[in-house]
Amino acid sequence: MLQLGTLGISSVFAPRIFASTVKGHTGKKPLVLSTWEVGINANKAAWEILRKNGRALDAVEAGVMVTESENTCCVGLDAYPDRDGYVTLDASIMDEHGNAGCVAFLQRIRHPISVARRVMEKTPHVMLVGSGAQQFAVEEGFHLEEEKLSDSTKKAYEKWLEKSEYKPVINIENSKGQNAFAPAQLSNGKYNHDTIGMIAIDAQGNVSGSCTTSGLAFKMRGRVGDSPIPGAGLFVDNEIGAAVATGVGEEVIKICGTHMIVEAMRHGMEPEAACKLAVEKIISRNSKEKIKDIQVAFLAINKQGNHGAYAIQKEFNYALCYADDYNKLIDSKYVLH
Ligand code: SD4
Repeated sequence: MLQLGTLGISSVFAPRIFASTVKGHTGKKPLVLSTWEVGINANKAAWEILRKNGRALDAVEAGVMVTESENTCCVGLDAYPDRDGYVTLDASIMDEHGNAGCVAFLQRIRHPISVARRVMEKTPHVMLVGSGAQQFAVEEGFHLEEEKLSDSTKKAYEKWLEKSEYKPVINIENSKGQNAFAPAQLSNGKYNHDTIGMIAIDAQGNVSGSCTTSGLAFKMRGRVGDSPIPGAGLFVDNEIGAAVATGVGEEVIKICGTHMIVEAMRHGMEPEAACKLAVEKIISRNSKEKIKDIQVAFLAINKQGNHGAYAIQKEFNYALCYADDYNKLIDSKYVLH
């Protein structure tokens, strides 16, 4: 039998696994859930597939593709670059069979999520990175875009270069130079979130998930976050449910955050309580001083169609859609008040 300790669940949290009374809300299927404001548009595309009894995998790919090509946020090629001026992208996708496909450190490709799906479906591997991932994408017919920053992004990068301070703090990457938890919408009209994570359950009760990101703005060249790593930024187990993460990827990787959540749900926790568990784990590993500058948030769904979310700090929201007339932004609960 799996020991709770192997999940990183301390004895402090253990009793709640079986005693959780947090209700998982809707219990509806199909259902799609995605991170941040940009999730509203992404959900619409996913819902078009789910409402026709389509496959959750197709829905989570189509959904985040909308965000990858939308110029209104920092996901995809219009995102902020690394500190050497290159936009590098990470993505992962998992299907109802537990298959995973991932790309990391990928440049000049508009839809990393679709390349990740091809890795899953057409290669014997799980992850391709850098020039190898790009070569595979081109061989698969993906267009190699020009290496060029948009005017507003270039401006933000040049401003950053003035000080070149490397601070891997979530949401610091905005044109006003404000730090964490600044207003979500920037003066240039963009949202200062660089990731979208999406999880869905279809009418057949199958679960899939996707996650795509430009990582942290002005990151070190070669830096890869949690988003393309199964069990860190995204995890799906069709017996149990799925979870996805956003925030400082280094913290998520170190606790295998989404895997922890799915395993906690396997042991009876509701999605919200499982997300809170992972958030508390990150908080417990950091000093009071350090945690103030760290944002991480998780979303989860279980096989019954219940969902939940939890964040370290305020300001995290997510989009929930389960009907033609229900696609709403919801403020997540958070631990540090
Ligand atoms: C990363 N988790 O690369 C991503 C960043 C993120 O909103 O979620 N930003 O660490």
